[in-house]
Amino acid sequence: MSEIITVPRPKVAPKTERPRLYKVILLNDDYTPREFVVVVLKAVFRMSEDQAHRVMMTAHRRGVCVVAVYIKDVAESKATEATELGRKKNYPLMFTTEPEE
Ligand code: TYC
Repeated sequence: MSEIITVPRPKVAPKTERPRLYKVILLNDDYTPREFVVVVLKAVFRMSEDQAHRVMMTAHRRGVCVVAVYIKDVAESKATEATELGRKKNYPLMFTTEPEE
């Protein structure tokens, strides 16, 4: 007499997808003072003076610079907050978001 023994497979935990990340992008303009851009980067994105200066200069020279990457909600609220700080001073400073590829 033959006996069939079935061995249960170990349960594999279902893969949870990682949330899509969004880049916050700083756009150059001709009017916002450089020092103000640095202040905003430090305040909203918690950058050091040195990091903020590098990011500001990259946007100044190349037109745009990726500031940081976050989940969608955080990227959008930080971009809005940073753009709003410029608006309050009547500067055209602009931050946008776009999904990572
Ligand atoms: N181009 C601005 C100036 O010469 C400074 C500046 C840098 C503004 C980066 C915006 O994202 C920016 N005053």
